[in-house]
Amino acid sequence: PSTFTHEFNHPTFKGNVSFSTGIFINGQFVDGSDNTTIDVINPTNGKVLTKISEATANDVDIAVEAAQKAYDTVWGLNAPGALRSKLLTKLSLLMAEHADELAAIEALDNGSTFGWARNADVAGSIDCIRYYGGWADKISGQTIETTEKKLVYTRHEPMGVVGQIIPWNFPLLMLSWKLGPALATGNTIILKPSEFTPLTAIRMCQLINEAGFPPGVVNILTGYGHTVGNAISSHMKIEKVAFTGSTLVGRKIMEAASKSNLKNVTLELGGKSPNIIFDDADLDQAVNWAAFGIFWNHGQTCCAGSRIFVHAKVYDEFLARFTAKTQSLKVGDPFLRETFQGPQVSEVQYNRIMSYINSGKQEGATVHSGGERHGTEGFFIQPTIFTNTKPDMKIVQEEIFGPVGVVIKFEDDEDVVRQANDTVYGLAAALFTTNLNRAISVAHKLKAGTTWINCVNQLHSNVPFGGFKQSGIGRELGEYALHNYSNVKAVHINLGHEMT
Ligand code: TXE
Repeated sequence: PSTFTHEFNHPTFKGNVSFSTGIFINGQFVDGSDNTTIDVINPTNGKVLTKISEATANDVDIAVEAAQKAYDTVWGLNAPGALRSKLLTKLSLLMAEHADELAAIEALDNGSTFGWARNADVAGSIDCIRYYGGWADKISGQTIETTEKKLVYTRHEPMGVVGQIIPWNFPLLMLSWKLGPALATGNTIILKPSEFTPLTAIRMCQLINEAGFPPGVVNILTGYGHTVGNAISSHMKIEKVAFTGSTLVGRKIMEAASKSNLKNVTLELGGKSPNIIFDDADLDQAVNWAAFGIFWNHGQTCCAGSRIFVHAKVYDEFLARFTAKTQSLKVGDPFLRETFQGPQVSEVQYNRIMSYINSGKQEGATVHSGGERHGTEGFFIQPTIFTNTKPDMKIVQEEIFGPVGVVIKFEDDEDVVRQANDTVYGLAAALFTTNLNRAISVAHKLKAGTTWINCVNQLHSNVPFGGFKQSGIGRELGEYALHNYSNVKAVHINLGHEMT
């Protein structure tokens, strides 16, 4: 495999990186079976950054064999929790040592700003691996009373070789959310990063070796969804697949799982999250959070507060302040300190977002702010606000996954709950009010896996995250995610000699 070298020379980060761009199987970097490569594009200028090895379905077979061998010999039931804990902790420390470098690679490859990548993505990733390191030796079952003639207990056993397919919006964070609980519970892993943003995952392979994970425990295969992703989800020897990405692909993964070995499936899919601003909200706070809600990570956030409902009494005031805030957000070079919003991740995503903006215009909504490309090179889009929308418009119903929010006026609490829930998704919701009773009663009525009150986009390693309805199946993070990667076994011991 070839090596990627890059010299960073920015006010936020100066330094060189150099790492192999091979696929990572059994602790080694190798080329894919077909010796083909994938171009990695820098979204800031649209130019090729490097080529990485492309894995194929055949490589998935090779990796599964390595992962199974590792599971049967040095991992799984052969690796005590204390060892798994030690290795995860070591990995989190190594990530912390390389935090700036990981953030710089992320900013280069994904377009996230260096500052956010460092303080949110990388910091959250380190914390997540640390957190699951803490769990690894605290996983235990129950002793269950039946009769005095029996002893019954449960064990939470690892599943075996698990597949993980992740997207491009938070490449390192999604990798960490997947690796942490799967390793803590003793599984071996075949992980496929997005073909758009493979670099932090590849860099992590070196750190995984350095931390001391035995070869074959973590295998990272860079490749396309329809080849490697499909081979993972339809593999007969992979016991589970965890996916984060589009609802469309989530369906394909479930279908592949059901047509192959009925592997266990967890999905974290899209969203169209409501953000409700009541008339008694602290408007300054609501404006700041609402802008963060929709524009953070350039709107490429599954829980983005993309439908902003504002009470009629404060609508004009909110809209004026929200517009001023939106227009103050600096769009540009992700390595500049003052930049809030970098480029969209890829040309495909840029085009998808622009086509949503055009559909909003054509369907008769008002572009209140933005609505155009930013600059002349790379994949930048102005932070955009639509008003005068109708409930059935595409920009109100569908996930845009870009810096595009719709602001909708409402008059009545019951009605806004109905509108907020009028979506096939149910990932997250937020609401702003200073009335505690209203806050709690509305929070309980919203059909979403997370509800934020007077804040948005809050994520913690120990708090579960996942969706209702078509936003997914299962929960990531927290103790809940351990269940995604464990089989519960009940053991019955007959303490008497007779049949009972
Ligand atoms: O995602 P895909 P795309 C949403 C968002 C975005 C849209 C499309 O609305 O605009 O999805 O993005 C792999 N079998 N989200 O097309 O295709 C693929 O290689 C197995 C929300 O880029 O779902 C990548 O690794 N795997 C989301 C991963 O799936 C397949 C984050 C995600 O890519 C596959 C990303 C197949 N047949 C997009 N086809 C979120 N929930 O955060 C593709 N893949």
